Amino acid sequence: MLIKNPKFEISAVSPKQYPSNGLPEVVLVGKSNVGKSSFINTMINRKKLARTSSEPGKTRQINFYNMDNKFYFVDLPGYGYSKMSKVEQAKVNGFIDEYLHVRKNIALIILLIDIRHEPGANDKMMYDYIIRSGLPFIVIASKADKIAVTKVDNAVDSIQSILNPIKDFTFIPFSAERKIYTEKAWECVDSFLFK
Ligand SMILES: Nc1nc2c(ncn2[C@@H]2O[C@H](COP(=O)(O)OP(=O)(O)O)[C@@H](O)[C@H]2O)c(=O)[nH]1
Ligand SMILES: [Mg+2]
Repeated sequence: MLIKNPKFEISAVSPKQYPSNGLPEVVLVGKSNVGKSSFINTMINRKKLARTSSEPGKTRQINFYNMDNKFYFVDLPGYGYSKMSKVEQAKVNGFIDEYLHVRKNIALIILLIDIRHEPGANDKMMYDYIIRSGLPFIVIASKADKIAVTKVDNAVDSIQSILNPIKDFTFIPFSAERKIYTEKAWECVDSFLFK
């Protein structure tokens, strides 16, 4: 899909603040620093519509980005940032949990996992949580440019073997640097938005 006029709409900390126009939502979840905000920027070819940071744990609200009034990209706060206080982490987990629970217009959850690492305990918990929720989702292995192109397929496959050994869900690579993966990601997003 070609997005002409993507706009930041609101940073929400409670459901009252979520947009109320009923547009479908494509939601990014994953560890702090895994590349959620960069994913949004790359998909729409903007350098910094979604705020990115090399310092993990910066986004603590739920950010809604309006894509030409067709759908929202929703940037959830990252989990599992060790330097965040327990209280702060609990608060962030509360935001994530509340959003996923109450939101009725989720078209797709995209769970991001760094292609270089085995899924951690937090990732497994999030994966199981999403499975139990029954919501549509895919897994994207981020930062694919950090490994050799020839190793990308195997790396994605080994992440899938750990989380989804029967391979009935979609796992694809992504890189905020390389345009080659963006098209496939759009195909996936489109297929969930327009099914
Ligand atoms: N090499 C590389 N770096 C990335 C990629 N995606 C994100 N990053 C970097 O990882 C850091 C965290 O990215 P960000 O999008 O803010 O992660 P978020 O916390 O999940 O939203 C930033 O320094 C990004 O530049 C990628 O695909 N390749
Ligand atoms: Mg972010």
